[in-house]
Amino acid sequence: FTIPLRQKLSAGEQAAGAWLTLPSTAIAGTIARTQNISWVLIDAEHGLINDTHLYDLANVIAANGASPIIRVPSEEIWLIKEPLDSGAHGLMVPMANSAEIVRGIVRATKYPPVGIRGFGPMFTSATGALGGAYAVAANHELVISVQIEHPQAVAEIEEICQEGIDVVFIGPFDLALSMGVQFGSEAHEAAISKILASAKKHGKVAAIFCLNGEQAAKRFAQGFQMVSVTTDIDTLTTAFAKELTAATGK
Ligand code: 3PY
Repeated sequence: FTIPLRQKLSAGEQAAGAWLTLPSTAIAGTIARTQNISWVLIDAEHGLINDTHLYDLANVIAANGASPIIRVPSEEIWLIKEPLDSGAHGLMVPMANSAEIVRGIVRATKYPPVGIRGFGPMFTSATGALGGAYAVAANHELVISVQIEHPQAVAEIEEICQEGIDVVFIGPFDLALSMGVQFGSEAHEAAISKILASAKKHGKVAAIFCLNGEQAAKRFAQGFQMVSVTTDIDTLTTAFAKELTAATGK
């Protein structure tokens, strides 16, 4: 089956994406149809999205040509199976704070003999493949990302980058908080550069979250291959404020 994000990353191309926090298929489809987007993150960690929304959101995003990637609520491995079975093209796991946690995530996302994922792909139509065909391809086609957002993960980044994941995805806000440093400070940027260098050294995709296109362009220029450009709610907030200011002069 075809995973647009996997194709982009394998071709060495930049993959711009966006964050979906609202449980609306209309919004998800609208975002997925945007020019130059290759993935949409369905945020079940901080967004207003739960497991009953996953199938519909994944399918509408895939039907509009982008890859649906689901962020699970936490790194606990029992949370991993159902989002994959909903047809997501990949998973993002937050708070992957150690190499040990990353090894557990890899096991949970792969069918035997590589891992321990149970078999139940009845709803994987978003991938365009069901049952046996899905099981054969899933282990190497789905895009598995772990979020690096804690000093312990930064300390163990060389080990993490040698595990069976595809993407090392920096959560810059949580990273600043857990390091106890200012967002954008020298120490924060040094940790981000260290993660980027380690990912590149070990052939993993380096990825990072941004709030707007200007920040995202800087991260692409720095060498990140996969960057989230904005979120539904941030875009709504800033666009509404801008137009209302233009209209009222206030
Ligand atoms: C972070 O910046 O901490 C994230 O996880 C992005 O949502």
